Amino acid sequence: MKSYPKILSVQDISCVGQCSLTVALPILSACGVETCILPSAVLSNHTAFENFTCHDLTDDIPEISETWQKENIQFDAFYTGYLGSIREIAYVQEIFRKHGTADALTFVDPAMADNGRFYSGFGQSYADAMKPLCFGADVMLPNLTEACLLTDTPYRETYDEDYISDILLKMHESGAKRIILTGIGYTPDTTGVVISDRNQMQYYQHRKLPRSCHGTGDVYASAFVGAYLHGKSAEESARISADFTLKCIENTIDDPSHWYGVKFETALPELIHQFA
Ligand code: PXL
Repeated sequence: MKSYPKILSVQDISCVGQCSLTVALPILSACGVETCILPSAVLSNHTAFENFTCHDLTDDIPEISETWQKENIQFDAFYTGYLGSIREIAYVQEIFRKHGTADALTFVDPAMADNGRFYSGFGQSYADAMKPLCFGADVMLPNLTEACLLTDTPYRETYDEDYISDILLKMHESGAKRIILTGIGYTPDTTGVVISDRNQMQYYQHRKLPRSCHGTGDVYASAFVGAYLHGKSAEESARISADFTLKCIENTIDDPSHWYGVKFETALPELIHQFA
């Protein structure tokens, strides 16, 4: 990977709510990565608010892609998150084929569900359409809910290592190369990340804070991708992004009015320090 890679991030712009592109752009920039964007949709705010508007941008993608082809624009990596529609998933696969350098890396966060439930507007047909995108990626970054939906496994709040190994195995059997499975905790006070390649599995365990915050999946995935493209190993990137996400939650936890996201900006200096 080049020392100054150019990545394309495909996800929505939620104008308010600290998620998707408003999180990915600053975090990837902080990691020293040139970041280009392809907005999948524009929302007034994310869908965890009671009211939201959503303008889907699926139909804009072919013309943008044609223009990039004329300009010979190519990317060293792709990172996708929340996509507005099933049609968009297919377009994204085309974008990977048409606009990647020879060894372009693909990072896919399914960004469709959490805590045992789909985000508003998504259902099993979206999860089914996500499978080829996730299983074809170099790195997929699901949370446990998404991993269950992608493997047709019943979601459980409490589980043991066998349950997690079984889900990982199903994903690898479906083609997944490297899986970064977030939010996995085996005791009440801990949580962590599993880094699973086809032939080895590692676990980074850390403290679990008493409050979970919206948007932390996007913060985690952005920091992982940024650290990885900066040249860190998958294990180091998983640790750096977990510690960063934990700090973001810590910096938000005492402010109940800030329920819609995390104050990730306050922790950016510490993230940058990892690359000093
Ligand atoms: O953080 C995931 C996310 C991204 N984008 C939109 C969302 C959500 C989660 O609810 O609604 C629009």
